[in-house]
Amino acid sequence: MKIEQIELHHIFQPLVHPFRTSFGTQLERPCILVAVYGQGLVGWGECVAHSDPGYSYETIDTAWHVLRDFLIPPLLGRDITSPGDVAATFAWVRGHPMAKASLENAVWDWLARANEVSLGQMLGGGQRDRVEVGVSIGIQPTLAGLLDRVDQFIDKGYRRIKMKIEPGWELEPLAEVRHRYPTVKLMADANSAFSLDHLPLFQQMDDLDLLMIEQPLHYDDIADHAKLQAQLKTPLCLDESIHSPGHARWAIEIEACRIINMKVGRVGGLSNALAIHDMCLEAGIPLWCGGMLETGVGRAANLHLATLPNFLLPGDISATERYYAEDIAEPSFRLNPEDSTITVPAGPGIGVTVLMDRVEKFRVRYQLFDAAKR
Ligand code: OSB
Ligand code: MG
Repeated sequence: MKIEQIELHHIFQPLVHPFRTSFGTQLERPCILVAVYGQGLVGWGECVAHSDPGYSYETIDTAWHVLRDFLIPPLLGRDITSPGDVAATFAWVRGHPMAKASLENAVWDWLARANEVSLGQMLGGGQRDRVEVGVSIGIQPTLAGLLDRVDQFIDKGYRRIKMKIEPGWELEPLAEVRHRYPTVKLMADANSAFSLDHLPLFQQMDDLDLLMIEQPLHYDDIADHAKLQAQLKTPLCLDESIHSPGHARWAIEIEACRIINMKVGRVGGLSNALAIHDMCLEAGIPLWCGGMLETGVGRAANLHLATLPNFLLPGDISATERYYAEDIAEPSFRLNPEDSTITVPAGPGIGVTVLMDRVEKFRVRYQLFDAAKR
């Protein structure tokens, strides 16, 4: 199938609640939506880079530049038969996984729609129609505020709580939540805010029966995580440090973690996500699907991905209302409170429809690339 047009839409949506992590506070959530057109069909992908380089070096503007100047031009007018064609075209570009993933994922959606299969089926998953999920709770101004927020999510039916931590907001808030909910699946995400000097702190966390501790050390580190993991009972999970199948292999080989958080954007697209999935399945390293506060486009793709067999832990894929008052795609996602799951959208591709009036309402920048006008 020939790619006739590609569009970039930079949108800016308000979040229903501020989201504070060890690297900053988000009140809004901008992203780039990528649309790939050809043969009367459109496929969508979402670029999860933030406006600033706080989570990773990529930003909306670096992604826009890399997409516009390097990734999109060689695809215009190209005949594409599989998503692997796209991954191969990008292979020479070093880094910029979020930019690559947004375009590759749009092509996956487009090809899945053309083949009239769901994205999950095209990925080799799709055996489940519901995915177990949890919620990620930001750093709160007070302990009372935290407990109130945890109560609200537990009342809605979330059975796995992830708490953001940073130095000064760790043991006490975790212990309070553990005390209030002795059996809930509880975990912590440090977003790289600690160092090996904090070993005694992490050893104390071993008493809190945490499901895992996510990315405690430096955002690019694998080796120190192995040193820390060797001295803890609680499993470590890597997020920021895993950018490719190579990184996953290095982490597995040196036992830097016992769990990996899969984010398609962070690993450069669904082809790499599949490679990491298969490697981790073989190595006995369970996965769960991470989140980057996605719109319905990215969230739908995450749900499909999380139907693969080695996604054995609840994902950071929460209901739409937890993020946005008005999302840019429908249907929106609701939590099934009886089993803390979200239903995977049925239908071809990612299974959601993008609402163009909403996209235009939130849009701050747009560019069309046309194979006929090159
Ligand atoms: O570290 O997992 C993270 C959001 C933005 C950037 C990084 C992270 C997160 C989350 C939220 O934890 C997950 C979600 O609900 O989308
Ligand atoms: Mg994380």
